[in-house]
Amino acid sequence: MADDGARLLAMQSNFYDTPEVTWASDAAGTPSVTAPGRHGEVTLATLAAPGTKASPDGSSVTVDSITDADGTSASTISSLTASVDLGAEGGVQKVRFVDQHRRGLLTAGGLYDLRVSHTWSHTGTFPITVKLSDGRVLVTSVTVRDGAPAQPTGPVVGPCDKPTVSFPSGSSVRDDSRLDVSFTHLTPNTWVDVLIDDTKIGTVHTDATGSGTQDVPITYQTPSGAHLLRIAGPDGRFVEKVFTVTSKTPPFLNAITSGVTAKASSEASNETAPNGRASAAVDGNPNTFWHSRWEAPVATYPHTLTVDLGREYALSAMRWVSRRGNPNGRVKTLVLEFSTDGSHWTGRQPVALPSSSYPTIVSLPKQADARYVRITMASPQDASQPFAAIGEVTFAGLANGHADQPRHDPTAHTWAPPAHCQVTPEPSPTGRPTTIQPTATPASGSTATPTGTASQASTRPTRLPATGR
Ligand SMILES: [Ca+2]
Repeated sequence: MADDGARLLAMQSNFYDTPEVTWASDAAGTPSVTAPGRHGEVTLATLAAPGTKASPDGSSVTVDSITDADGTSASTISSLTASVDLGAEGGVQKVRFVDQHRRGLLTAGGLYDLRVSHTWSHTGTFPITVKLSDGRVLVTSVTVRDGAPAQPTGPVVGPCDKPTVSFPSGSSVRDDSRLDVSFTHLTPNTWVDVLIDDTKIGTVHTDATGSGTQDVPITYQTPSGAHLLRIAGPDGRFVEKVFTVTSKTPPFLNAITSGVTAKASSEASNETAPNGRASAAVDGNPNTFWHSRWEAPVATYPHTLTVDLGREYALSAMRWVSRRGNPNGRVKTLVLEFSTDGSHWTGRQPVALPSSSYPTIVSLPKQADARYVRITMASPQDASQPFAAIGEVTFAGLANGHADQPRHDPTAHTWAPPAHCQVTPEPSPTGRPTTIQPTATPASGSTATPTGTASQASTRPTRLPATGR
């Protein structure tokens, strides 16, 4: 592995490093092309050196021995500088190391361009020798010809560049498949989050131009209809785009979101409010959760949650979201019963839930007219856990005489560049300044709700999870 690290890095593969491995490094000359008289930097070589960092001015590369967020590492490089002999063209000059795959929390990092700033006056092909301070010699060449395209030498993503995203294979997919995603102009050389309908499904590493591609899993039983893909970087840059799923699972329409209360067979009053309380299971926020009493003494299965919808509805579906961020208390089986008065229960319906941190939609029989729903949780996903938890349970249905609610498809918002990126307005024909519409502010009034059964959880950084069932 010590030898493979440099090769993986050169291939732009990600891997974790460890201070127990003394990482080898590898370097090679890279022929460049420039134009006569052009000012700027030319790339002469590439260095792959896991576990190292460049100095802020790029003059040297050293092993990361500082204990901070990205830990420490060991490398055969303790400190490295480089110089190039440009011969009669310019003599010996220092080489600058420029990060191409920066070391970070989730990557061993340490891929660099070796660049020199020089202006060639004549056309021709010039042999170049780069000397590393550890004795290695790299041979390459610079070809100088008229009309040669410029090499990017500064930050590739400008502060005003808007991220873009596209679906090269089309924006319509089936459930239990993958969405082909390609994006540009996000933060270079970093991890960006991939979300569907506000649920994070993985992370992707961007390249030196802030671009990347990913096959995003669209889970079995993702509801039919429009969904929102969002890719968001750590610096606030993001891009969103709506795509369409075709599946046999109907969209979750007519959600009952107001006037809903709940009572539970027990509550964990030792959780930080509002968590632990029955009300947190129906507060509209999937990030707050009800939890059964788990000590003094622990309450055991079956657990019940009785939901009062506030009035009678013809119920059509239930959406279940487990507690987010913690698999404890996931429920495996439950029974639904329905009542108009809270004392006489009918329409018993057993339900088996998947072990998932993503929403599950359960269709209900048409005859489920009810104001009250009693959820009797019968068994846990983890047989060793006597307790239960719910992030959010939502019912869908129509009150007597009401028509279907208008469907709210998700809206793709646009990242707003910094204020200084606004173009100075041209004077309008009347002589008054034209008002520039802030085209980049998020649209207001979006009522998009997460409708995806989405995919299995993954905190693995290097690739998105396989499609889950
Ligand atoms: Ca909640």
